[in-house]
Amino acid sequence: MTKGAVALLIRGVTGSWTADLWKARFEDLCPDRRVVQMPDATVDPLEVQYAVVWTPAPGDLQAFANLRVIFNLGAGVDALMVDETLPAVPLVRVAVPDLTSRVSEYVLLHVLMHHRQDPYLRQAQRDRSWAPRPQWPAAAVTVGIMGLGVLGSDAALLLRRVGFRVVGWSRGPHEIKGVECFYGAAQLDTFLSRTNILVCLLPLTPDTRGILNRSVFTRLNRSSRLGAPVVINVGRGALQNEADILSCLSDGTLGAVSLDVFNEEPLDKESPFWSHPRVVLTPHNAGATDPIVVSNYVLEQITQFEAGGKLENLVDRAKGY
Ligand code: NDP
Ligand code: OXD
Repeated sequence: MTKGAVALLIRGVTGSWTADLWKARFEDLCPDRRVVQMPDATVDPLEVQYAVVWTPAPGDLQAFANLRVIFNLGAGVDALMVDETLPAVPLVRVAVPDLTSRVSEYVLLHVLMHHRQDPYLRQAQRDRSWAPRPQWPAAAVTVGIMGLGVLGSDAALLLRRVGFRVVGWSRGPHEIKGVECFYGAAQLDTFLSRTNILVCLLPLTPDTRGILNRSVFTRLNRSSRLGAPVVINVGRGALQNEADILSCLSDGTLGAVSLDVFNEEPLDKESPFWSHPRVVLTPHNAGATDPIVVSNYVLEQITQFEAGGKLENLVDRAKGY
């Protein structure tokens, strides 16, 4: 019996691979299945049992009446959650150690960069200025992590190992050794009042959209050696109010930001973020996962599922992440 076809619906940038490379990879991995890159007029939509997607357009999956599983090529599923026609089949997202450790590396790099006053030191080097400033220990700074899921909890443990004080905030209660954990709207203030460097690893949902705004920034703690607080957003661009970030940098509410994600990607060439002296920006590559690892992960899950096993890292459709 022929095995069900795999349809690829890949738009935008997924790590370093084009849609053609993904197709070639899945053809190698599953020679016993038809692998089609949509749109493809030659394929009967009823053949398709698995969809491998990255930011498909709403409605793109509707025609696959025999679809069994959707695999999202990233951790965040916000682009799928807005599709009211998304077939009601299991939706698997990426949660693999390769991605987790890359995102934790990014968080550590950017926390250290601000803590060690690296933007100032780089400018001093360009100016040929030998001008050391006092430096404080990691334990003098509290990093607050919004989102204590797969990524946030790993970053929290790494930062603890380096010596930072770490607090976390999530939707429900969590226990992480050495990390003071808060949850829900009622505990947001306490979490913010402890935080000197705010790291955002939330998913984008109706509840979290725009959460990185002036009201939140003004409640951050300003009493550490760092002075004005710092924000590092690794989650999604629509979590942040970009006008508020710029005005809070201007009036000193924020000392600096690191942004990996933006409301519009790629970032407009005219955006003031590019040249702002207190903005460190990266092109949504905090978690540029290895496509080999991700494609293996998808195929292992299909094999496991067809053998009667469970799918892993299923999205909770009601929660939206
Ligand atoms: P998880 O689903 O494992 O964790 C999400 C966390 O956010 C959970 O702790 C959850 O709380 C918390 N959360 C969700 N909604 C709320 C809310 N309303 N209030 C408070 N906390 C909330 O996701 P991951 O850790 O795997 O990934 C997080 C996000 O990171 C992704 O959705 C994606 O957008 C982004 N990402 C960005 C990358 C990049 O390259 N920049 C790479 C990979 C991911 P609870 O635990 O209580 O449910
Ligand atoms: C993801 C991402 O969600 O790359 O994995 O942003």
